[in-house]
Amino acid sequence: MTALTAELIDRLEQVVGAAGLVRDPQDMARYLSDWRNAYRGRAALVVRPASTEEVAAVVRLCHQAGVALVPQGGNTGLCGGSIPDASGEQIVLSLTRMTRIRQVDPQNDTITVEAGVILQQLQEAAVAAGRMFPLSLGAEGSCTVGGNLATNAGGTAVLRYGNMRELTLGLEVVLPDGQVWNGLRGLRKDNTGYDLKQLFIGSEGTLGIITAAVLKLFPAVRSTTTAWVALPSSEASIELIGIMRGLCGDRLTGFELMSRQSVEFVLRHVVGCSDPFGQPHPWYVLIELGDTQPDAPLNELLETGLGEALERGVALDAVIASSGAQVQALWAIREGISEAQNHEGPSLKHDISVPVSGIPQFIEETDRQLLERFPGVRIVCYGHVGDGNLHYNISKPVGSEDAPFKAQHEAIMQVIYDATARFNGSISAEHGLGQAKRDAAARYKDPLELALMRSIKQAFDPAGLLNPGKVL
Ligand code: FAD
Ligand code: 2HG
Ligand code: ZN
Repeated sequence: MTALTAELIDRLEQVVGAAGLVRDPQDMARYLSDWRNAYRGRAALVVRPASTEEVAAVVRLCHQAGVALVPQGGNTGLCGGSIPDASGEQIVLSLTRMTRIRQVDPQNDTITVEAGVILQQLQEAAVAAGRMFPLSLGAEGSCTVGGNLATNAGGTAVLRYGNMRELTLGLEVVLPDGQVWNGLRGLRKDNTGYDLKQLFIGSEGTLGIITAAVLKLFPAVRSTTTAWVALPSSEASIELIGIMRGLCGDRLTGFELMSRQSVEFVLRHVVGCSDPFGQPHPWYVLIELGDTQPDAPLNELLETGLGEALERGVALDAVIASSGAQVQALWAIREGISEAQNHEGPSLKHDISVPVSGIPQFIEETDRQLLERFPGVRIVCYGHVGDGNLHYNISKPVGSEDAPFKAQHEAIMQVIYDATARFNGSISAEHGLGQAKRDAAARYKDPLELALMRSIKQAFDPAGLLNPGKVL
């Protein structure tokens, strides 16, 4: 890899204009660390192209000069994938100026958007067309479609609609040498060989720069109902999801599990959030039902399911939201957990998955082991339980210094990942490997899978210039 020359900077400026280059250290700072300040890097430059042609020209110039690029969208990722290394020689390639919605096609139920479109804007464009785009997550006001694709983002509606992989029909990608692959086909069926788009989805910027995508649109949801339910144990959540699925089928669109510790952090730190019940309970779930019919009998279904759960002791208490404001208040508790945990000092984040039926035992065994070995650590466990995906996050003990907790990071992670492996799970169900889980993946993934991944990387990016040091 060679350092950036003044000539290369000039040529990049000719491509993207002065507005597309960020060189001032103060202006560059927000591209060089994540919102938690958990990862920090340095960069020679931030380049912000505004079109596919500009991205291609930038990538070509950097490829010729042997300069590494770190793609970045909204920089909301949770594993340091969008943060450059400490060398100061990499260039951050920000896609945030590529914000066009190129086409909305209600007849084919597709929308074609550029990589820098904010997820919330995409959702709004779908609504304006009388449709719905279902991906939904706490960072939707800042994360971009390109980042959602590159991490194969999940969120709170995967249970019903799938993650980004399942929502995508076509991609446009700038390859590491600057060639543009136009795979913007909106086809529902295409069996002409390997499905290349799926290689780029979830590749975390290591195989190509995603510049645009054709995404699926869905019928608008015209009725919803939401409940907050107190549970005696995490095991009860598995019984409850069984009850609700049996009754509601595909109308079950959200089922989020939260421990009391998670909710307590929110009540302590997120302004405006209050406990829906008068007394604490060990676990909670947030249930959402949705239907495309405006007058679907969702409340009746929910009441039937919750009635059965209360009778069997699966649920301890429940409230059904009676207004839009109450729905928002309940979701604010769930979506506030990330922010709230940040106020409690350093934390370790995990986005593991195990088979749904194994969740209660996973939690019980892992909690026990961790508390025996690291007394006082606070386990903040919550997540998309219907997908088998837990955020098994750990905050430092109350009153302890940061340094001893940080020194335990590796050992804590090992307990959690060993348990994940015992339950045939994955060490990353949602956020990706980035730099945070790269080394762990090398230990926990099958060696043959890793070798195949390395061959793919070598085939696409033999010079190793796209997001080096991430994933592999
Ligand atoms: P960035 O953070 O900018 O980048 C993420 C990765 O994608 C990096 O490796 C980067 O190099 C690569 N990349 C970005 N754009 C491109 C591109 N155009 N081409 C190629 N590579 C690219 N994630 C979930 O899956 N589910 C959740 O429920 C969820 N909730 C969250 C809640 C909060 C409060 C926060 C802060 C984050 C949450 N996340 C969640 C994580 C994060 O929001 C997602 O991973 C999101 O998809 C990242 O989008 P971004 O635009 O911010 O990407
Ligand atoms: C969520 O589900 C996100 O809220 C973020 O995936 C999880 O902050 C986290 O650990
Ligand atoms: Zn999540």
